Amino acid sequence: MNAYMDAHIEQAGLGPILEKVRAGKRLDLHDGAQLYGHSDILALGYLANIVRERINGDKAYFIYNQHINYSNICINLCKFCAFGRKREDALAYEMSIEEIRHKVRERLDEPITEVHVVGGVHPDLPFAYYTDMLRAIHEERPGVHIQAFTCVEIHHLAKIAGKPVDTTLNLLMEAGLGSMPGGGAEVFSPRIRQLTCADKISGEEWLQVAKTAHNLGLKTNATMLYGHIESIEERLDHLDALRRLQDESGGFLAFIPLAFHPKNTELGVGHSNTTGINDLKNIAVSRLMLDNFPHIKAYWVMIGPKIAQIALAFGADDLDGTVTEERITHMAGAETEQALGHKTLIRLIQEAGRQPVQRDTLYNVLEEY
Ligand code: V47
Repeated sequence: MNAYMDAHIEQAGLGPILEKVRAGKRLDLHDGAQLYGHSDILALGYLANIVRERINGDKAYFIYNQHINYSNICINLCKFCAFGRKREDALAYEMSIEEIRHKVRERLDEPITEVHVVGGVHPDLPFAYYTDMLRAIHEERPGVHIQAFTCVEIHHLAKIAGKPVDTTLNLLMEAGLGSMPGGGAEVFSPRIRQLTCADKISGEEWLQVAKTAHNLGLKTNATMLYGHIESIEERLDHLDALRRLQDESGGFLAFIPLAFHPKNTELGVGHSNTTGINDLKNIAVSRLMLDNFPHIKAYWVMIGPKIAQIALAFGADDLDGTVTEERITHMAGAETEQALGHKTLIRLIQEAGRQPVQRDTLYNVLEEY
């Protein structure tokens, strides 16, 4: 408790929200709108930090991970995405299982504990490609956790497998799927989906796939793509839908706000990159609204290591990881590195006054620094 900050929060008109936050009471959508509409970023950070420290203390997590984007060929071609390509596009690519094996083998000397696998919604790769991929990764690096396929990809895989989503997930789990990343959620609003990704599954369908995964005991993450044409109300409805599902299933591990990168995208014309304040605000408001999510991730690839570091005081408790070779944001103009070494991650965390914790995918502690 900090009397000076409490008085400051009162003066900023956020006293009732402070009371709720202190009492562990749930914030409603009206509170959320007040927070998003507020320009006092330090006040928002102070509030979010109360929740952050209640749930995660001083810990700030990171993981040794490797990203593999197996193909950018996609039938959805969302207007905010610079990664997805038509098959005939000169920049289209698709990795063979042997190439994927090679990617894993290349890094066997690094203590990677998670392989993060995401790709486009590919028109004609057979279902066996995905199960073969999972088995091949495990053969190359036994014991690694594979976090793979967004709810959008899973929905598509169920279609090509000709099976219900739960059966499809069971087959993938048998082949080595350990958990699912949070991509493809974008903004659930039908208006936004119609305008930006009309061919993608609906928000309801995304939530239904996540729920099915949770019912099978599979943990997943969730994301929200912000900083384009979405309204504050649409962001809050998105957070509310996630919070309701989490109440029911408890299957979400982390929420990751994703900052829109406009370069090379159809939607990006006339859009600038998000600002530092907008990035911190989305971290803080999501920490405050998603009171039932254990972790809020500041994904350094999208907001840069410097803002991600500061986000550790604004609600975030996780910097993601070493990553290596990210393509989705870099195709859309990200100027961040392709990878960060663990020493850099530890330094970022320590200088933020937090305790670095190397975790596995499920947030088991592997090492504390
Ligand atoms: O699904 C696409 C988004 C997502 C752009 O679960 C864009 O731990 C910004 O979901 N600008 C993929 N974002 C990345 C993702 C993710 C990343 C790190 C960790 C986790 C996790 C998940 O990126 C896509 C889409 O929502 N995206 N284009 C763009 N131009």
